[in-house]
Amino acid sequence: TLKPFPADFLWGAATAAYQVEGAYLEDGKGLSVQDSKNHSNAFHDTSVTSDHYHRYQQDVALMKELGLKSYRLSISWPRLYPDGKTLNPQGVAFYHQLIDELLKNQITPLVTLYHFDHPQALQDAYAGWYNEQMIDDFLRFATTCFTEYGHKVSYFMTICESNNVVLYPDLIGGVPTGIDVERWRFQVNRVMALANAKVINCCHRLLPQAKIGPCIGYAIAYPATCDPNDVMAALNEDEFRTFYPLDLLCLGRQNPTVINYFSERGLDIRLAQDELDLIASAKADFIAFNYYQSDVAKYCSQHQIQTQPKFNLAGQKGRYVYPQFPGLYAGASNPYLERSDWDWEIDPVGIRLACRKLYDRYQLPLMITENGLGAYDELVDGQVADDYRIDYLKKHLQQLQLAISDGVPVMGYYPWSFMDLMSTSNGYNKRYGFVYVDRTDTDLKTLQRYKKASFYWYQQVIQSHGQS
Ligand code: BGP
Repeated sequence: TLKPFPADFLWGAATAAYQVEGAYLEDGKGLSVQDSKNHSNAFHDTSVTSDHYHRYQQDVALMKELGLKSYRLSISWPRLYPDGKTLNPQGVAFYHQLIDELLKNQITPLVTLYHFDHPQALQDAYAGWYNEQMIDDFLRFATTCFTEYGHKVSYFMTICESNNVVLYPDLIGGVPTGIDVERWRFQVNRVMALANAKVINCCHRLLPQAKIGPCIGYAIAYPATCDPNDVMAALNEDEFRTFYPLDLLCLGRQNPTVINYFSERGLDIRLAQDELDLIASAKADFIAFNYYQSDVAKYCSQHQIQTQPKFNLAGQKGRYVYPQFPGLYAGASNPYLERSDWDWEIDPVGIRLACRKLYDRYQLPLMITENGLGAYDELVDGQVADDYRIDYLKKHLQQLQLAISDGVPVMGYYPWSFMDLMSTSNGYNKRYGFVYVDRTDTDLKTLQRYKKASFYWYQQVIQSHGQS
């Protein structure tokens, strides 16, 4: 039988600082690695985005109208520490104002400490996450967040999708020239795991009531067929992309298959025992995971050529090119699933499977901190009829309720995104929000907000506590 959503379920929605705030050089803010990307490319222009920095009161009023119980925001590190070292009181003040506004409207903040936007100064000084110095700098920033906002915020996430940023280095400033990408991946993963642990321990010390967890992106892998070699390929993908990083973060343990794979290729990825002990000492209160799609894995022999995925940035179906990882797996399409215009396969059942797999392995409560459909939305007479988005979210919520009924403790659900924002790879062509942001004005002064059809649908879902 179907269990209801828990009484204190966090009905939420999510954004990230550099994707919504704009005001990228205001009030003492320093440049982040996102701001340093080429602004002549509209897909990377962080200068205005949705101008949430100046319009947060209006936006929180919309959150209130939507009925949100919780809002996932991220704190921009270079707003607080423009050069990575010196505190900027104006940056601190902004998040006090935003958090106060949320609390005034009975909206519980969930704060992401790091969402892809470390200070460019730290990238220039020592290559950012590639360097262990990042651990203390991140800890300083996180400690400020705990001491400043900890009496108002009960939920924190450490690093957004640490497993994906190591796969796609451009998300966080790229691999410095002359450094081997595999070595970079291993080192960033290690530095992030150590930073994650220190930040969790610090949070528990300073704020015994608060809850904090790591965050991953999880595209669960299905075997292409029941050929045991394909089943092995799917296990390989799950272990390499998700379980290796999460085992390390949550259990302080390194997956032996992954260790062996790299040692055969001349890279010793074993961490020192005292590092593993430190990591194991940090007990996450929950696992946050972002779920958009599932993957298919098929056998890939040692002798095939290694290729990276080619993303469909054009937003026209059928352009995605699947990767090949010799000896591990190759990607393939799923004939049973529909896909978005950007070739993200739409798989509601996958969210239930993902919940079951994660809970089974880690026995920690889960939060779904992103889930949503990127689409070309059209504003017609002040309205956006995004029925496709309603359909996507509705089906995922139904499966989430089934996961809860299976016995998985799920604390909250945060669709991506509360409002339209700058997509990581597609600017404003690809939108996710419940609230449409009109950017047709060339000087970007108006940026009028409109409630989409999905806004009214989600409002109803929250009001009825999950009857979608
Ligand atoms: C996640 C990121 C988000 C977000 C989302 C959608 O990985 O945490 O910041 O943007 O993906 O991705 P995209 O904007 O590329 O469609």
